[in-house]
Amino acid sequence: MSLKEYKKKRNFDRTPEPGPSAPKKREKTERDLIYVIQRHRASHLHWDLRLEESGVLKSWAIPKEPPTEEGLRRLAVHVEDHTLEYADFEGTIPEPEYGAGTVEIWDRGTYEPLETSASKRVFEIRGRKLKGPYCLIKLKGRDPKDKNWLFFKIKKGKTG
Ligand SMILES: [Mn+2]
Repeated sequence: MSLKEYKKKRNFDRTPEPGPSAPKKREKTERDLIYVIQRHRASHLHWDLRLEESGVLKSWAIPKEPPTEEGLRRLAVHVEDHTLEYADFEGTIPEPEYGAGTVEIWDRGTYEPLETSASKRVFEIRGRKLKGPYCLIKLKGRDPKDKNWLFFKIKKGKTG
């Protein structure tokens, strides 16, 4: 897990976003894992899904509102890891900085990983808007650098 890309994209003298502190080590029993979705009104409105993993927030940008019910599949573009402190960030990133626009917390809570591999994650979300089992699946692209995933809610008990 590296925050190199997070650092590279931002000028911390100019953006109010949290600085690039080192990934946090934590005890497994210390507390539940962070789940947050930030609504980001940038050049294109999108929702940033973030899941705590190995001391950073793994992040996906979702161009349409995340589904609260089964049946809707949303494109989720894998983006750079963010610092854990980013989970609390709300504010306005000034022009012409990276991600210029407003960020607000749309949903937050905790999550429990149920299945994790390089191309698939199944997890239980405990948020205010999103609740229950969700899945992220990596789409097979032509280029191994493709970052397109799908994000959707699944039936309870169907986590295989
Ligand atoms: Mn964003």
